[in-house]
Amino acid sequence: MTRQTHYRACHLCEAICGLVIETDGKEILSIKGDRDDPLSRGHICPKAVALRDIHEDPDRLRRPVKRVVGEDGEHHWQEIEWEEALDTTARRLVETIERDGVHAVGIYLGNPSVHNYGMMTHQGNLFRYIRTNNRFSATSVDQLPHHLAALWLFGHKSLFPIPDIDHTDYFLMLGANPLASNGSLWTVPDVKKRIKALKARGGRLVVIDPRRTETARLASEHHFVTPGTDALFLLGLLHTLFEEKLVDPAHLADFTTGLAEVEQAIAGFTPEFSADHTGIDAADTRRIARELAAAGAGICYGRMGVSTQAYGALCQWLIQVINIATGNLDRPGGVLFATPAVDMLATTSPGGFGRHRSRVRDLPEFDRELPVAALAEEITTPGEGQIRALFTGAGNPVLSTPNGRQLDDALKQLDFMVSLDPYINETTRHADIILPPTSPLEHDHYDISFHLLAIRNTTRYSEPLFDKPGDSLHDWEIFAELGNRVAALLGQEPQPVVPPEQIVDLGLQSGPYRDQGLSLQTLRDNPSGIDLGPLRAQLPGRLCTRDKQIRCDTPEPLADLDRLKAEFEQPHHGLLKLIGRRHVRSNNSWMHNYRRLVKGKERCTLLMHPGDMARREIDDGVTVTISSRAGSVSVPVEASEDMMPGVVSLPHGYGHNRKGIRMAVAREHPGASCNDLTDDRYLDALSGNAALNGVLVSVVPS
Ligand SMILES: Nc1nc2c(c(=O)[nH]1)N[C@H]1C(S)=C(S)[C@@H](COP(=O)(O)OP(=O)(O)OC[C@H]3O[C@@H](n4cnc5c(=O)[nH]c(N)nc54)[C@H](O)[C@@H]3O)O[C@H]1N2
Ligand SMILES: Nc1nc2c(c(=O)[nH]1)N[C@H]1C(S)=C(S)[C@@H](COP(=O)(O)OP(=O)(O)OC[C@H]3O[C@@H](n4cnc5c(=O)[nH]c(N)nc54)[C@H](O)[C@@H]3O)O[C@H]1N2
Ligand code: SF4
Ligand SMILES: [Mo]
Repeated sequence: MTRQTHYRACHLCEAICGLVIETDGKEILSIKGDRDDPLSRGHICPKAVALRDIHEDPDRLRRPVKRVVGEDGEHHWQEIEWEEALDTTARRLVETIERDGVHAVGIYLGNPSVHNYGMMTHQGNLFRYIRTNNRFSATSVDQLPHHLAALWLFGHKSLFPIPDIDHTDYFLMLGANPLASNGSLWTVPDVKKRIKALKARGGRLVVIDPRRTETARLASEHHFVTPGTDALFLLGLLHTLFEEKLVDPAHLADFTTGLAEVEQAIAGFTPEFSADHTGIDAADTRRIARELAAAGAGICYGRMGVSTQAYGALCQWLIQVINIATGNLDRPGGVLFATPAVDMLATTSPGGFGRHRSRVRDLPEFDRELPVAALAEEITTPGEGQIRALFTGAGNPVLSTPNGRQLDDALKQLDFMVSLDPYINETTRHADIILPPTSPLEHDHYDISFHLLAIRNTTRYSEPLFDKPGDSLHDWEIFAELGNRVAALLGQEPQPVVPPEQIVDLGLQSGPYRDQGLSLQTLRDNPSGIDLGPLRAQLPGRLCTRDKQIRCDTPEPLADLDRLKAEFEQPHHGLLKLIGRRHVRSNNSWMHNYRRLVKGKERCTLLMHPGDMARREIDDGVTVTISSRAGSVSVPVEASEDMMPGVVSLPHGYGHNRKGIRMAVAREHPGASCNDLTDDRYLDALSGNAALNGVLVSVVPS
């Protein structure tokens, strides 16, 4: 009788699939793919159904909680009223600012904050009063190198070239596994079907990865690569393009400079030099370069594996220089810029680099954030500017940042910590107060992040499925409430609070499709979304560089070539290299509390090549101890011919067996944290991004 059909975009990953959700009163009856969504065309993955589990999870906090020490000396959580939670938080933050200065407040924002538009639009309502140098986010364990390459070449941190997979002839993919991740910095729902279509029309997919992944199995060709050596391979490609006179920026030529300088700078990096280190034959490198240059339209794309490694920024810059040198930038079937209906580029700062540096280790800022690998030391090292209070929002850095165990310990030393999060997990268990937002299905949704990364321009607004319970607050309302309180305590005028949907309405009406009459009302009338057409060429207009030129001879990555050369002049060592992996039923650290997703075979295992196991007398299935400079963990080992010899793989986001977390299902499948092995000292020295891949480890039977 109260049955209803709702249309909604899934916010769990970058694919932003359209969903059709049937409810009966407060009950969710079914979650299916929306065939009418012009982008996802009905595709969903197993995580979509877990939206129901998130909504219904008894462990999900519904009210703010405060940590108190009981008579037994143990910590307990006590539910408190919103007034008390917000007043206390604002007071403690302002006390810290007044006593120790604004830099004594640290901020960490995690990945779901970019999937939640209210967090995007309203974080400024609080953070405008806390202009601390100690801001951190998941960016520096993820896509920081992509931002730098975009800033250097195209003039804006978020101007990312998007692989036009549906129209390409040749796709060279490094360090990405979209079959598991559903695409990243690349919103591409149903990527499997699109790869199959590429092959069916005679195109090729070439995958470069130290593991024969699900994506590599589907590819036309896969090459193992030694972790952390991709920059050499990319240089070998570029070297071949120059040497064989295959460089032709075509339509880009009028506004592109600096390729000759790049040619000169990379002269020593031949495919032969590269082959010794990467494991990819010089002949293959040359052939791939020729094929890419000869393709009518081709793509070079690299993701996590070539971003979170020791040469992340150099790799991402080289990838775009290759796209430019082959004339594939801004070409249909190559890589193009998206034109979202609400265009963040117009309203966000282009970003900057190195304008201030971290206090303890002198690491560079990017976009007013410091590398999160420095968070623990900024808490534990005394002196002016030491972090004494921490705000975390939608993040779990204890499991997601390098040397997480060290951060776990550091968080105990804070005077005050507050977390905006629905769970008591490995990170938030250290908070004094946890502020839980409404469930995702209790608020509306508009994706202001991922349309900028999408393979097709579309737009879609989702109404909430359920009314929010009385006495609950959305993420954006929590930011606004805190901001108003902090302003009052600091004696400043509070900011007017404009609800997020009004901001989106304004964005639509002043955006690139304003002439088509787009507004929130049009989107409400079209709940499956509106198609705005394929990506199209728009250079030099879309460039954000001051002179609308692309200057390829970027000083920073060119200078980084010396570091690369110096490292690979050294002889090899006998240790194994650790890399990560993702599984379609998991999502970073926070989706392990839903039975539907964790069922089946144990996932937190170490994959290792049988030859490497035999040499160490390790039998399949036994528990092994993996050790690095940062620490040791023990997990079961799985023999796998899909691993490159000398490389082992462990997923991140596990390690749920710590005291005091309130996630019953996750605790039954705890696994161990990969980031107890990754190293806060092992970074891409150019960008400050964590090198989560290629960490040196030893493995022995436990
Ligand atoms: N070794 C290794 N480490 C990695 C990676 C790797 O590949 N290997 N990947 C890295 C990458 S790419 C990323 S993005 C990071 C992720 O790192 P983080 O963003 O720090 O961690 P998540 O696991 O995404 O944790 C998300 C948190 O947000 C909460 N949350 C979920 N939805 C909401 C919401 O709507 N509102 C609020 N307020 N909270 C919410 C969850 O309860 C959880 O606590 O991990 C990085 N760490
Ligand atoms: N199911 C699921 N989906 C997700 C997530 C999730 O946790 N689970 N996380 C989301 C997030 S936050 C992100 S950022 C994206 C990430 O999206 P992707 O980057 O597509 O996903 P990964 O599986 O991390 O792929 C990285 C690949 O790099 C390889 N690799 C490791 N080291 C190297 C190296 O040195 N060189 C090369 N060439 N390859 C290397 C790994 O073997 C792996 O196959 O996925 C998103 N989607
Ligand atoms: S692929 Fe991503 S967006 Fe699509 S249903 Fe799965 S989790 Fe949701
Ligand atoms: Mo990420």
